[in-house]
Amino acid sequence: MASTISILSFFAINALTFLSARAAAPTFNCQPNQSCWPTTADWNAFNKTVSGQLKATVMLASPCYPSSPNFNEAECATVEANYFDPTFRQTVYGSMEHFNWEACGSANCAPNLTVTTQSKDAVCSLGTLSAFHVDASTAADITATLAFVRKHNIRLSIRNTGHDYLGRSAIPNSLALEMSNFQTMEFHPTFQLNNCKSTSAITNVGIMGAGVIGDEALPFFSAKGMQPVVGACPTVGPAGGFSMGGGHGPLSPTNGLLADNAVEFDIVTADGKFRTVNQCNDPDLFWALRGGGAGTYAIMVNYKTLVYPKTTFATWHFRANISSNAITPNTTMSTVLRDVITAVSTNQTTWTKNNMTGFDVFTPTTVELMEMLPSNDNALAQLKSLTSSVHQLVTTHPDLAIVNDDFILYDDQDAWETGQAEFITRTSGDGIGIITPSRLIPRDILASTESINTFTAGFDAAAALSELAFFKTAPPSSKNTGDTSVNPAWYSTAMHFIAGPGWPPGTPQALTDALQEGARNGLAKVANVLDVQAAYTNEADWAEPNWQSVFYGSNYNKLLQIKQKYDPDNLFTCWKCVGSDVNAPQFSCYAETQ
Ligand SMILES: Cc1cc2nc3c(=O)[nH]c(=O)nc-3n(C[C@H](O)[C@H](O)[C@H](O)COP(=O)(O)OP(=O)(O)OC[C@H]3O[C@@H](n4cnc5c(N)ncnc54)[C@H](O)[C@@H]3O)c2cc1C
Ligand SMILES: *[C@@H]1O[C@H](CO)[C@@H](O)[C@H](O)[C@H]1NC(C)=O
Ligand SMILES: *[C@@H]1O[C@H](CO)[C@@H](O)[C@H](O)[C@H]1NC(C)=O
Ligand SMILES: *[C@@H]1O[C@H](CO)[C@@H](O)[C@H](O)[C@H]1NC(C)=O
Ligand SMILES: *[C@@H]1O[C@H](CO)[C@@H](O)[C@H](O)[C@H]1NC(C)=O
Ligand SMILES: *[C@@H]1O[C@H](CO)[C@@H](O)[C@H](O)[C@H]1NC(C)=O
Ligand SMILES: *[C@@H]1O[C@H](CO)[C@@H](O)[C@H](O)[C@H]1NC(C)=O
Ligand SMILES: CC(=O)N[C@H]1CO[C@H](CO)[C@@H](O)[C@@H]1O
Repeated sequence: MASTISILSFFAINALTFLSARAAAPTFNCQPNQSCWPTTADWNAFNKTVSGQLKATVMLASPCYPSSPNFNEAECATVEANYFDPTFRQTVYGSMEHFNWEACGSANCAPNLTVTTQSKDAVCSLGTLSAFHVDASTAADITATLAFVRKHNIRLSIRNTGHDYLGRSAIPNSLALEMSNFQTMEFHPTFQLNNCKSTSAITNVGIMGAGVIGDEALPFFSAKGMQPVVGACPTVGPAGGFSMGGGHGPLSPTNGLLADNAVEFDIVTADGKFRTVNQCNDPDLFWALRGGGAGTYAIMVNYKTLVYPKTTFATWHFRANISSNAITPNTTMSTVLRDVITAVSTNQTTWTKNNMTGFDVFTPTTVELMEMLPSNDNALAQLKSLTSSVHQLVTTHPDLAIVNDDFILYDDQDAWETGQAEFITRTSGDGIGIITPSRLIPRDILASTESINTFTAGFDAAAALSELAFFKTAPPSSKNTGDTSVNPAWYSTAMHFIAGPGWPPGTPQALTDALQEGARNGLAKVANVLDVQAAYTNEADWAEPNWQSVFYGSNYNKLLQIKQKYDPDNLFTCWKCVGSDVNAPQFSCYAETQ
């Protein structure tokens, strides 16, 4: 009896010690309807500190719900007509780019357009989105928001374009910080790093505010005769999640990732402080922000990067149907698909060395090649010559019915995006659900016929498991490498390979489950032939099990130390970001969407 009492008191004392030690550390887990949640008066007072930019969230498709106070048939018609348009989706906080990342399990706000079973009393739900968001436009708004979430122990989420393939721009029951108003764009022919007297001026630096999108950056710099490394998708935010995860674009074989080109950042850290970081000031933090993942170390305000004289974009776009007699469902891929994949893999090393870039899409019934050469040096003739044997193969193949076979010279990347808008839209999956299981394919696997055959066999086994599109995107080279924190595997990558099935909202669960399982099983067959398992954190499977090593490689521990130094309370967190606890309650929607 006596011993029982002493054991109990031992535990009681330790529990108290533990609790009081923890009391100082915020958990950021205050939920709406709990007593800790701010009162209306608190929200109103906070609103004044962010210039009245605190907004109650209105879901994009709420006008389509008879049960919603926003119900309005005319507005609903506009939503339905534009539901798959990324620019339209981006204009309001109340949506994410991909439908599956604004839904939390069955709680969502899809228009009836796609959910044919929607009843009159269906409820438009916030899903993963926040009830309130701050439409920030100054660093002071960010600092005030960080102070408020600290004071009330609320989780923060950060949204820019909402494009994240791992759903990391929304966290249920958080206060959201909307970053799209940060629209600074500047070009400096010469640029001196802040507080960094030992360095001489740098030539050709561009500044992009955190909310600038590719479609805004390209024409701005083009008018100055320049081009930055931005993604192929016009609506991604280069200075947001894109750059902080690495950022590959059509210029990457020529100029590297966007992170390779970073020279300085204006940021707000978890302590609310505005800082300008570079190689001389908080160099560890500067490094972590160059590819170690967004939403983790600080909030980006301005991204300062090297930019380059603009080039023309020579393009070969080939698209063909596989003849029906050559389609072999549920077994292995057709010989024509095997022939094309082998040819592309064989040529890829030469293509990359010559600064070519591209996006290839393979499905069981179609082949599509989008090969580009950004150059001012007779680009179209060079591209024709570099692709001549693959062109010969695909244009004379008896099992391919050609839909497009075009060589076009565009003035710049912006003109390419306009000219190839149909391709970009068709392959972007705006408004639909999507997952992106992926692997970085190392250069050595393309070094010999034997290893290419091994890779193609993996591809073949994958095709047998799934009715889906495989994308291959061309890599950055190891040229122009900066001191970045991206997964080191990037610098020996020959191709970025994605098995990416999409499905419209309202697709029956059994079908979406089958699509996702097929993609994951297919990816596993390709992964099986690789010695190093590495994936690009911005275009990967949210369910990736060994995410610490697969996303961050050997940088994980160093990144974690920097995270703990600058954000000891874990004010910033996101799904499978450095230091994140995937079992934390705010991530419960992930399990539900599986
Ligand atoms: C159609 C499409 C095409 C794509 N093409 C490419 C491509 O060509 N190359 C490529 O590399 N990637 C590409 N991506 C992937 C892209 O890099 C990611 O979706 C990326 O997360 C987008 O960043 P964002 O800021 O635009 O999006 P968001 O979803 O708004 O943000 C992404 C992440 O960054 C955080 N974040 C956003 N802004 C800030 C900030 N200011 N400070 C701190 N954290 C912030 C968010 O919290 C979130 O965790 C593409 C994605 C899509 C949907
Ligand atoms: C914040 O203040 C502005 C300006 O007064 C107001 O329009 C807005 O509705 C307020 N936001 C909330 C959530 O009350
Ligand atoms: C949704 O569309 C279906 C089919 O057109 C229709 O029967 C149903 O009434 C609609 N639901 C609502 C809420 O409008
Ligand atoms: C292929 O698989 C699908 C789905 O599993 C099945 O419905 C179809 O009958 C199969 N086709 C062949 C030719 O085996
Ligand atoms: C490109 O692919 C074709 C077709 O497979 C092959 O004949 C040619 O040798 C390859 N060229 C290079 C440079 O690898
Ligand atoms: C590729 O681009 C780099 C950077 O502009 C340039 O130095 C190099 O000469 C180019 N390579 C070829 C083969 O054109
Ligand atoms: C290719 O397939 C599409 C979709 O089935 C069809 O509309 C188109 O006519 C086909 N084109 C050719 C050249 O076979
Ligand atoms: C039970 C309860 O109080 N529910 C409230 C929780 O908070 C939401 C939004 O703040 C209210 O709409 C609910 O009524």
